[in-house]
Amino acid sequence: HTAPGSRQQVQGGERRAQPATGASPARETRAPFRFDYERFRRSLRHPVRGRRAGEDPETRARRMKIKEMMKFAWDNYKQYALGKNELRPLTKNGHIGNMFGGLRGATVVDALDTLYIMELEEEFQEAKTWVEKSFDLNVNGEASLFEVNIRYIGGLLAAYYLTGEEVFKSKALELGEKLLPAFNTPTGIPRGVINLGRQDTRSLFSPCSGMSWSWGWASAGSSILAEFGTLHLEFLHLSELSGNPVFAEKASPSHFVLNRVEKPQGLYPNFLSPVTGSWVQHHVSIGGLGDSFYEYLIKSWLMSDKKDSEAKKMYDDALEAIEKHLVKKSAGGLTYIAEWRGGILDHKMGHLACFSGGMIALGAEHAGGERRQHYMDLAAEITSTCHESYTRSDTKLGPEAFRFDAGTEAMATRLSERYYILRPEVVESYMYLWRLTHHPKYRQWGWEVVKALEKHCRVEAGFSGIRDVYTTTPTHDNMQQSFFLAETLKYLYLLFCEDDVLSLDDWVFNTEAHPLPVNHTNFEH
Ligand code: DMJ
Repeated sequence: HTAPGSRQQVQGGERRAQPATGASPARETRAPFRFDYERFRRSLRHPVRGRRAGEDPETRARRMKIKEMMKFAWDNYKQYALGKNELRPLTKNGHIGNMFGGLRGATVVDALDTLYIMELEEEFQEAKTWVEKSFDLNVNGEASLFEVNIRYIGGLLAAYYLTGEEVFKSKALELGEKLLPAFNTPTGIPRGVINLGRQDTRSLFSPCSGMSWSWGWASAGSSILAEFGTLHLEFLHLSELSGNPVFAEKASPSHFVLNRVEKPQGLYPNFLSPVTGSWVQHHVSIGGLGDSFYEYLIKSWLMSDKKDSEAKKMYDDALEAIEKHLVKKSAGGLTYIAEWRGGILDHKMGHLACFSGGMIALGAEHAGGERRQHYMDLAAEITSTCHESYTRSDTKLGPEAFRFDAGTEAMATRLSERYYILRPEVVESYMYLWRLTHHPKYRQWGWEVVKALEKHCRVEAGFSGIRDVYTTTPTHDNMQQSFFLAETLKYLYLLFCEDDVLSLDDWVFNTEAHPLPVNHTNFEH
């Protein structure tokens, strides 16, 4: 038995639907494709918001505190910045930025599923109403394919799967279509920037519509590993929901190209040419520029109900190479993952790289025998190192990057790396390690973060990043990032929930913490 709309069916084109893009409609008069939402809900192993059994009062109180923080973050965004992308909590206004190509409401879309899971019903309705009435997709501007995908497409897909509200599905599909021209390259590897201008016939009046190009700062017109490698989860679900295989097809060439290209020591450099399919530079990082590529390999396999063996093998091989060449132990006994520049190690770990504790634990859970324990230990050690980067600061929040050289251990050495912008990666790893080991230290560490956020980041009108984690009187950066609501607060909340709330049996989290369902293939109802 395969689940309705399971990936195998979509890719095989057995249930070809009215195409969402491009191709002319099929001649035979089949009923238009409709995703069977009720059937999908029956395929889940657990109620999405859990059963609330067996919890102690302290855990509940802590969870309620995090819910209060979410309400505070949302209420202030709504009051001062609704419809802008982020809240500026000190100046009490909105920020638009230039990542989303004219799209607005990044915080609304990023917050939807967190509001829903926390049972902030009224606030969820406010967010939904904004999406229904004010979320305009007819924009014309340069957007990051990656950011639009992980925040908007991921946020809308998760909101649809959690609630069954059609508006989220239709917006996700409409926006997904606008991203497709980015894939028109000789290799099929997309470029990083896309113009979201109209792509119908009227677009003839706008010469840039649907065009894509590479980031000006990326070497020689290259595409970035963490960007083109972080599309699979969302694009497979776009095909799942539309019945149109085009999205899944667009997302697959990257694995083909990456499998074929020679990898230095088995490692994946961060920059690749979408024209030739060759590496442009030999810089390898499990942090920024590389990070979520690795994450999406293991999660593609999990989301496919463990059918996508190609992704699993790529993950296993990559992790083996990372462990062999990049994982190091400091003089003080801390395990960390270094960066690699053409064979030379840079003994630095970014805050972004701290997601890897959670990822390695998630992969270990499914590794056999000794390898399971080995990778669990590695995941725990890395997470502990990231915790050290927090405890060694005066604020108990971690810096953007920390180093292991010249006697330094797990601390930033450069002024430019001392900031904390409400990032989630460390608490993300605490959440996975808690779920997979139930060691109480992860809840303790998460609670330390809650207290530090309250003390140093909470201001009169929201939460703000800070410019220096090594002073107890930090300056605020005046920005409440949308991922604080999507990820940081969601992972903290889940850390104090029972395991059946967004159970790992049913869901994989995209890299912005938006839950996407596993395509259960042994579903019989
Ligand atoms: C988020 O947008 C995502 O987690 C992404 O993968 C990395 N950066 C931010 C949060 O730090």
